[in-house]
Amino acid sequence: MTDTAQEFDAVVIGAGFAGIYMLHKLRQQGLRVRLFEAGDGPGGAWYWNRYPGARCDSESYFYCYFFSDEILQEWSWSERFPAQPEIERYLNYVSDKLDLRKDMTFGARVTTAAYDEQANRWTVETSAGDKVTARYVVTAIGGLTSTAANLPDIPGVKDFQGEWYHTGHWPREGVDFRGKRVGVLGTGSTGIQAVPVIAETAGHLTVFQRTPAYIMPAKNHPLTEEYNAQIKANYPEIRAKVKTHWGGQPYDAPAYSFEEVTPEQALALQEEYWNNGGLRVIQLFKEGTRLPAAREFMENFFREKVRSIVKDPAKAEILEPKGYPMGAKRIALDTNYYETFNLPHVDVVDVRKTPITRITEKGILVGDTEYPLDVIVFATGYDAVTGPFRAMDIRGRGGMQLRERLDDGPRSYLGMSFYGFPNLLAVSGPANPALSTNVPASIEHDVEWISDIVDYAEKNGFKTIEPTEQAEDDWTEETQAKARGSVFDQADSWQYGSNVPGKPRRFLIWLGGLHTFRDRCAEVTREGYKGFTFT
Ligand code: N01
Repeated sequence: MTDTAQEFDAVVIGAGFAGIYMLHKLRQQGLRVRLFEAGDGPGGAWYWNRYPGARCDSESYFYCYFFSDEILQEWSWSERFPAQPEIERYLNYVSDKLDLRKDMTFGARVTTAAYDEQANRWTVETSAGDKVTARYVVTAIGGLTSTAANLPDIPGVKDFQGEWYHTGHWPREGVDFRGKRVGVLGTGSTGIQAVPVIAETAGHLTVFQRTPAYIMPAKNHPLTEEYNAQIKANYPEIRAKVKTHWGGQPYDAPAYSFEEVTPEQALALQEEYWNNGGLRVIQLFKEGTRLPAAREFMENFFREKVRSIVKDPAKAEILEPKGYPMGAKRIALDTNYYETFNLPHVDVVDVRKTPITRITEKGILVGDTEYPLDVIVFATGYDAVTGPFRAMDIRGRGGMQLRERLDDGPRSYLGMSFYGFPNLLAVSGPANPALSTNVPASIEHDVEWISDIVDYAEKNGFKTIEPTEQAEDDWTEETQAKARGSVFDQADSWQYGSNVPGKPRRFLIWLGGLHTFRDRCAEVTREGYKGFTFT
C-alpha cells in the first residue's frame, strides 16, 4: 500500500503500453510520479488477456515502442505475430530497462479520483487502500479493458453450475479443458483465436456463433535472426512510415485500383494477399472497402475460401461471413480457425437463426435444444472505450461526474482531455483514433503530446490545463460526423457501443486516421494550445 500522506506531481493509471511510457516521460520531466495498476505486473491488456491462443494481430516488428533506439535494437521478437506471453515479457523488459518498477504499485485498482478545486489537487484512491494526492492524473487504461468485460445479459447466465470464464479475466494458472464439453460464446477476434487452441484438448467443443466474422489467415511463423537483423537495420525508415500512415503501420499505400485491374488480376492479387496473411487485405485496393464493387469482390472471395476449407457444407454455410459489409466489424486473423471445424468433436451452432433461450444449470439452451457443457468460455468482448472510464468514480470541478458525462457516448477534446476535469489527461481516451490504428503507435503519439502540454504548463507557471466546453463539443460532434456514412454505420459493433444493451449507439473512435490526428494535435500546439484554457 502506498503511504496515505504521499503527495505526487502526477498519478498514472494502468501499466500497459500507455502507462509504462507515460510514467517514463513524466519522470524524465522531473515530476514525482506514482503509477497504479490492478494486475500483479506490467502488461495491461496483455496481462489480463491470457486466454488460449491470445496473440497480436499486428506484426511484432511494429507493434512496439519506437521512442528508444536502444530498445528497438536490443529486443528481438520470435514470431511474426507475437503471442500474449511474449508481449507481456516485452513490457516487463521495458519496465525494467527504464527502471520503472520502483514507481509502480501493483494489485491496486483505482476506484476514485476526485478533484479539489481549492487545493488544485486530485485525490486518488485504490482497491488496495492507497490514498494519495497529485496535481495531474493521467489515465492509461485502454479501451478494451478487463474492468469493462462484457458478460451478455442472457437469462440464467449466473445459474450455470459448471466452470465459466470471460476471456478478459483468464486465470493465471490456465484452464484444463482435457476431455471436457466446452462451449465458446462469441466469434470476434478473441473467440477466433481461442477456438482452435481449446479444440486441441477439449473432449467436445461447441461454438455458439451469432455473427460470422470476415477472417484472414495470420500465416504466423517464427522469425529468423537474419530477418530481425534486417528489420533492425531498417528501423529509421520503418519509424518514418509509421508516422505518416493512416493506421500507424509501416505499409506503403495500396498500389492497385480495383477499377483498373481485370477480374483475373484482382483474383490473383487477392490470392497473393491471402497467402501472405495478416490484416492488409482491406488495403489491397486503393478504394479499400469504400467502393461497393471492390468490397463485394473481396467478400465473395472470403466466402469461397470458407467453402473450400470447411468440408461439411452445413457448417460452412453457418461460418460464411454474411449479413453485413466487410469492414463494418473488425476483420479477424486466424490460425486454423476454419480447419478446426473439420474435427469430428467440433460443432458450430447458429444462434442468430435460433437465438439462445437461456443458460441453464447444465449448459446452453438454444431454442428447445439444450447443449450440456462442463465449461463456458465467454469471448463476448467489452463495454469498450467509455466502459473502463465509467468503472471508476472520477469527479471534477463542482463534483461533476465523468461517468455521467459519458452516459450519452464518448465525449472529450482530442480523445485526451475533458471539460470540467482540470489536469485530467487521457492516453487514447474516448473519441481518439487509437483503436482504429496500430495501438502502440497512437499511444506513443498521445503520451508525447500529453507530456508536452504538461511541460508547457509547468514552464509557464500554469496550475491547470482544461479544454473549453466548446472545444469538447466540437470534437465530440466531429467524431460522430466522421463515422456517419462510413462502413461502420452498417453493422452493430463494439466500435458503435451497440454490443452492450442500453449503451447509446455513438461511435467511440475518431476516424480521421493517425497521420491526420498527428497534424491536428500539432496545429493545436502551434496555435498556443487552441481549445484549452490555462490558469
Ligand atoms: O469482442 P467482440 P472480442 N449472444 O466484441 C458475441 C481486440 N482484439 O473480444 O457480433 C451471442 O469483437 C458477438 O456477436 P455479435 C480487437 O480490436 C485484439 O472478440 O455481437 N453472441 C461477437 O461475436 C477486437 O475487435 C486482438 O453478433 C454474443 C463476440 O461475442 C476487440 O479486441 C485480439 C452475445 C464479441 O466480439 C474485441 O474483440 C483479440 C450474445 N448475447 C481482440 N454478446 C489483437 O490482436 C456478444 N456476442 C490485438
